[in-house]
Amino acid sequence: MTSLLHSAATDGSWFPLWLRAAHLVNFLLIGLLIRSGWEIIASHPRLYWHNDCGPGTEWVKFTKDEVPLEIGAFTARDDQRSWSPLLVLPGQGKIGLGRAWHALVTSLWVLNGAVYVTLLFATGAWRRIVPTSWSILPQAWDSLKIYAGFGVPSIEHFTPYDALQKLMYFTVIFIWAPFMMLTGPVMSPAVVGRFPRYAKVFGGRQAARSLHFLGMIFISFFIVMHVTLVFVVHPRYNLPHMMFGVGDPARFAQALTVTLIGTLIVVLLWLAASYWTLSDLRRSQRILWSASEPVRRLILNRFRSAQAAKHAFTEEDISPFHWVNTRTPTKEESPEWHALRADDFAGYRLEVGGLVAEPKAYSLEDLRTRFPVQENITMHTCMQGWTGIAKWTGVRLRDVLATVEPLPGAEYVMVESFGKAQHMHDARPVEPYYTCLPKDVALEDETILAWDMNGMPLHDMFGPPLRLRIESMHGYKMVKWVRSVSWIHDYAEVGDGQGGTREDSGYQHINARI
Ligand SMILES: Nc1nc2c(c(=O)[nH]1)N[C@H]1C(S)=C(S)[C@@H](COP(=O)(O)O)O[C@H]1N2
Ligand SMILES: [Mo]
Repeated sequence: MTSLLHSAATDGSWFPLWLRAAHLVNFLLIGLLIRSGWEIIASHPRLYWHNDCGPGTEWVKFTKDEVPLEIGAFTARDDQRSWSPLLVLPGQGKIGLGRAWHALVTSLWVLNGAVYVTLLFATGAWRRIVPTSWSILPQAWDSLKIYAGFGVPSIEHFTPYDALQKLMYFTVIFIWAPFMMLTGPVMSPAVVGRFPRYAKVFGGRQAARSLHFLGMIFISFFIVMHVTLVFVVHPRYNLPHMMFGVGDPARFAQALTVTLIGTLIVVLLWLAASYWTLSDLRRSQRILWSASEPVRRLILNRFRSAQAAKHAFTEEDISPFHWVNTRTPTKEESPEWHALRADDFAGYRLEVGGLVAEPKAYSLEDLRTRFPVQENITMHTCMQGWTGIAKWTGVRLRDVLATVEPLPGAEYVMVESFGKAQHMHDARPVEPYYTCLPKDVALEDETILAWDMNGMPLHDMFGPPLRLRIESMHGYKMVKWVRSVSWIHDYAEVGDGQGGTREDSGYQHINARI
């Protein structure tokens, strides 16, 4: 038996190259996922167990700010934190790029995991990880007792892993990783818009977010324990195994050197990812989002919101508190809006034009009487991480668009606001907030121009006289204080060419539903 063990340990069959490579790649990618995950948390540093994100209902928060309940007194943007690029990816509050990294690395990590698990089963190596007898439990307990007494199980127990180690690795690979892959998609408004019941499996969208976060805490602890034990428990075997595939204590010094250099390189790559990203934001935006686009297109872009159609939420689910992202435009920012507001928007006309045969303009009264009124109870998902459920009443954008005849080449719908952007990418004076919608999104069943929220005319903070609702996308697409709707040929021709204010100045993507 010992000689058999010895041969498996020394001829490299226990730790083949593919296994060692997948391990290294996983180390790099998990670090990128954790770091970009923290960037996402920084943009709304509060975690909740239910869908409402009411101040004071967090179970944990990473900010000292207290939020008054008064509407818009403290906005979701005020709440955003900026953390160091040494800690998070990319850092400096660049949430758009943090999300771009998280999306991209998720695909790479799933791919690496799929290759690893496939080879695990194809080569029979799964036996080392998957327990096949309940006797593993008492054996693991024995190991645990030895560790608890600061002892170390003897080397014969490691074939190649001891019972406790096997149990932990099994948990990480076959329980933790699928758990992260199942909770992650609940963050996507496209996924929960299309499959609202899926979020309920985890107790709702915020509960899933909290569980995803706890999964991150678990793996962080695991990594610390794992690394410590590798160095404490028979390191003379572990390190040569990990580096060269052979349990040859004679090569320990060499393995230690390679391990330390390798770790240093990985850590430097984590940091380099941040500094590279921040060194040219526009280039990073383009590269990172394009890299994840094929996968997003294949899956997420096909999903249409069916929250109202499936009666995902009832009046009871309506959130008592709904975050505000951006405050009502001031008199200086939009005298026009204030003039209209002064007589209750009686003089307001929604302009519907652009690349059309004949532009139209509709008063609020026209909209109410000429089109079917639609009421949707839906969940608003801001890419920062907060949500809020509300009932929105208005008319379908597609019904309004049907009254104008688009000219050939009209591919996108641009919606412009009376409100202004908070800042511009290149620090020029702020321009009106706008967004461009791909045709299919503009025409979705649940895409509406809303005038009521929870049965009441929109509060000034929430975008009167009309605000856009797009239930399969993030909040930044939902223009408040809508001035006009226009068919355009290509979003590259308007603004800074990225598809909207948040895309231009926040490095988001025009069609990122993640
Ligand atoms: N005009 C305008 N509309 C806007 C924004 C903005 O800054 N200006 N912010 C968007 C973002 S990022 C979100 S999350 C939602 C927030 O909507 P709420 O304030 O009604 O909750 O508004 C969107 N619409
Ligand atoms: Mo948002």
